[in-house]
Amino acid sequence: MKLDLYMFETCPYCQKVFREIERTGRTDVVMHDVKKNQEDMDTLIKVGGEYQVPCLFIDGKPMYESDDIVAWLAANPQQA
Ligand SMILES: N[C@@H](CCC(=O)N[C@@H](CS)C(=O)NCC(=O)O)C(=O)O
Repeated sequence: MKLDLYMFETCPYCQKVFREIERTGRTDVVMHDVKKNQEDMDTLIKVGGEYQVPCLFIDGKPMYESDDIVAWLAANPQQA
């Protein structure tokens, strides 16, 4: 499963997601900082449909809302 997190570092909602990733120590989420990379920003808006972070792309399908993302990550641990 391919996991791509569109985010920026100072966003408090993104930080909730970072904490969940740190809590579990998972390493399968690729970070895309939309404030540092214009291409990532463009992809977020084009594929996701809106500029809001965090947004987790799960096999290319966007999921917005930090609570939903945290719940999804908790329910879907990294696979070996
Ligand atoms: N309810 C959302 C709120 C996310 C949110 O407001 N993110 C801000 C950044 S901290 C954002 O993307 N704002 C869009 C903008 O600034 O146009 C969540 O929990 O994920």
